[in-house]
Amino acid sequence: MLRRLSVAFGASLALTAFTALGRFAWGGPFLPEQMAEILFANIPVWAFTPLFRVFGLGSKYWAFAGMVGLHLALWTSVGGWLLGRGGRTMLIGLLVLLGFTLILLPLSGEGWFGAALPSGPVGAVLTLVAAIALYGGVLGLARRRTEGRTATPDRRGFLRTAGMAAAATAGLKLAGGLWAEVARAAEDLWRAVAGLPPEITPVGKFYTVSKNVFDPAVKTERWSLEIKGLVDRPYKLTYEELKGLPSVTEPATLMCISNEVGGELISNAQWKGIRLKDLLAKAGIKPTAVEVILRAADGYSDSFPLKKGLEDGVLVVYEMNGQPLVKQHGAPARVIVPGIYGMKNVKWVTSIELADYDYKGYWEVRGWSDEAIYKTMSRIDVPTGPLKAGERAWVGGVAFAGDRGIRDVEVSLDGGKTWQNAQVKPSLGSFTWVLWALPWTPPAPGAYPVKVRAVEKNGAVQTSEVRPPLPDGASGWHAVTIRVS
Ligand SMILES: Nc1nc2c(c(=O)[nH]1)N[C@H]1C(S)=C(S)[C@@H](COP(=O)(O)O)O[C@H]1N2
Ligand SMILES: [Mo]
Repeated sequence: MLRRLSVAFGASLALTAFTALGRFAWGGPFLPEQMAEILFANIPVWAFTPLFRVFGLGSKYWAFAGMVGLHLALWTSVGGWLLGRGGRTMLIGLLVLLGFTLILLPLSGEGWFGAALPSGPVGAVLTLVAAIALYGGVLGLARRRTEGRTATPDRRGFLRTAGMAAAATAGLKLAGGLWAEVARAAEDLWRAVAGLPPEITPVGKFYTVSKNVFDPAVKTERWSLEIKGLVDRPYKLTYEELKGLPSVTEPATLMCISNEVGGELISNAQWKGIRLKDLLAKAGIKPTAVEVILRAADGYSDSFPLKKGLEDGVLVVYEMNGQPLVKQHGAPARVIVPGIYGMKNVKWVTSIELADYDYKGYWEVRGWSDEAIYKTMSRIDVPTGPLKAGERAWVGGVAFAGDRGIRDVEVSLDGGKTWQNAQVKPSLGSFTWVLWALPWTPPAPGAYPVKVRAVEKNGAVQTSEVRPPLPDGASGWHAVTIRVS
């Protein structure tokens, strides 16, 4: 029994390794991946959040690893059973298995006979036939050996068992190596998609918006930050004093409320600074305070509710991507408020005041939203030019949902009739955009109407309702036409 199972495990491993190779070499079916797709597509919403909490951002990779294990176990047990029958039964068994693998493909959304796979349906079926032939071959070989063998002394039996154990260990090692390879491939994918923006925007490429013709050149030595208003102990901090306080570093994405659908006024950086709630606690918050008002060296001002200001992610920052803040991004210090539009992220900040009323800032008095909560967006950046029919390509871009987070990005290649899930790179933090990409081999020349929409972690689908940026941020799905020759 043990011997049979280890032979079957070897056969199962050979089949898995072969299809994994096919997955990366010619885009063939790789059943653990299709099993994971079926799982992801059918996992109930109530199960998603607790699982995500346990397994974190790597959830889908853990689920995939589980599917590799399940896949190996299934083929091992079926193989063990088939070995006990032999002959005709084995052949029929293998054909039934082929049937089952073919059923998995449409269930996972890869289409009949794997038509949606990069290998195409013929490649997919040939891959499965070859994989099962390989699997059946290993089983058959082992069976013939056993039959041809007369009663053998115990010593040989022992050696054989030892050999099988060694093979099984080697097999497990191979599976581990394969897994590491798959994980690396997942990481490399994002570098392979040419034309995606870097996940962290370099300072020089970060979008800039301000009301000023000439931004203020604030002298760091003369700058100070005042904490005042409804606090028990108002105080002032110099630049050196601010830098001396306990700091945190976190990534956060900024987007301007005037950004159009598909627009460029969005970037992502790593920010270092002091938690606003720590600065306020030092001053002692009066119970009547409900609003944080920020004022800046250029006469700009804005505000948000104190409740927002006490969140962990709200910082007074002095470094961006590991370097002192540069002038156009608010040197020597600015505020970062995750979850609300760029205009509330006041640059060149000079004072923080607590008040007991709803203050209207520079843009609010000009008709823009007071709440200014980020609307969920997604953008198509790739491909950057026309494609060729039959050639493997990517559709890709960024998606952002403020502090609500992105769960999925869905892409339509037919103007919104059908949708499929893109691959989403796990986000760098709770307040950042994500990169997404979908492998696509255009089947025929033509003009393809491509659309994208994001799904928030809470399950809400990005609205298709088209709205201009004024007054509370643009909405609608980004659409492009991809030309294929
Ligand atoms: N002091 C000051 N802060 C400001 C502004 C400004 O004009 N003055 N513009 C706001 C707007 S509208 C946006 S979108 C962001 C842009 O930040 P960035 O230039 O670092 O990308 O800064 C905000 N903070
Ligand atoms: Mo903005």
